[in-house]
Amino acid sequence: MSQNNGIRKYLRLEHYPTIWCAGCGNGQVVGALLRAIDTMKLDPEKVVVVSGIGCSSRASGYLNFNTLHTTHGRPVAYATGVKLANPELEVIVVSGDGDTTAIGGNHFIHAARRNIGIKMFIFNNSIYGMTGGQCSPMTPNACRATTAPHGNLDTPFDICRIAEAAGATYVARGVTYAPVKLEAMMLKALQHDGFAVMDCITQCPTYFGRQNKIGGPVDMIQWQKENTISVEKAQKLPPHAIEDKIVTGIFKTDLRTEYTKLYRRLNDQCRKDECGD
Ligand SMILES: Cc1ncc(C[n+]2csc(CCOP(=O)(O)OP(=O)(O)O)c2C)c(N)n1
Ligand code: SF4
Repeated sequence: MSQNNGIRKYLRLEHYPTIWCAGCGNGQVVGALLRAIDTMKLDPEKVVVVSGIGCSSRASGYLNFNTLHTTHGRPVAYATGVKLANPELEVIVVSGDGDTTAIGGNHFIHAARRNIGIKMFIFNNSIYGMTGGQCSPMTPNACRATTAPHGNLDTPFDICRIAEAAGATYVARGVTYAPVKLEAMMLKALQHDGFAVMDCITQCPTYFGRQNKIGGPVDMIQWQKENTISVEKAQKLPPHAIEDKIVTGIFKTDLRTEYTKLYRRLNDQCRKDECGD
């Protein structure tokens, strides 16, 4: 695990301070991601970070790589274009839970189906932060949001199970309460050859914490600690015992040929068939 603090070089410090509220977990997720990138020793010129719109999606503006701050729900579509144009690039998507599973849900499942080698980190604060704390498809049952002031009736998506079912080949979940584990799983995601998805549970004290009376950022992290269970432990328990728990860890690592490799192969075959070279 990387112990160095040399991640400042990846930041556009001229764009600081960030727009994020004090105690927001977005900085913790970005910190873990940058430490994983640093361990990988990636050439910053070959890294492309693509985001949608939302508090978390502002991360791309603070990072000193090639960055694209796109439209709400569309980062995967842009990232797919970039990766197909140049498969040598390390294409990273940073996105919110609303961005990924509401407006962007369709792009997400099809990228997983293709197993295109994009690495996707979902900053999951269980709510729409930027637009004032509305419900997202990942808001837990019974939780309050500005659009569900008496509690959310809708069953939330489990993004890891969707990713697995749709065909993503690396699927994991981490929490800001455990940044070292978060970083380790991010590193594995970056090393993976295929569509890698990480659900990164983070705290929005301004909307989720306040509306659900969990308290400030420290209380939210404490809440995470008390409600998190590892996938290894969860597998030994009956379903009712883990109903309200956040299950963390790596759920899937699979090997299936990555999409741009299949695309290259098909191109070569077509050229051979048509030109005989
Ligand atoms: C097409 C479109 N619809 C809606 C919006 C308004 N909008 C901007 S950010 C956002 C929600 C962001 O929530 P999430 O993706 O969970 O990110 P967070 O802000 O919580 O990090 C919405 C609905 C928009 N910008 N564009
Ligand atoms: S509103 Fe929530 S998600 Fe947005 S910056 Fe503030 S704490 Fe973070």
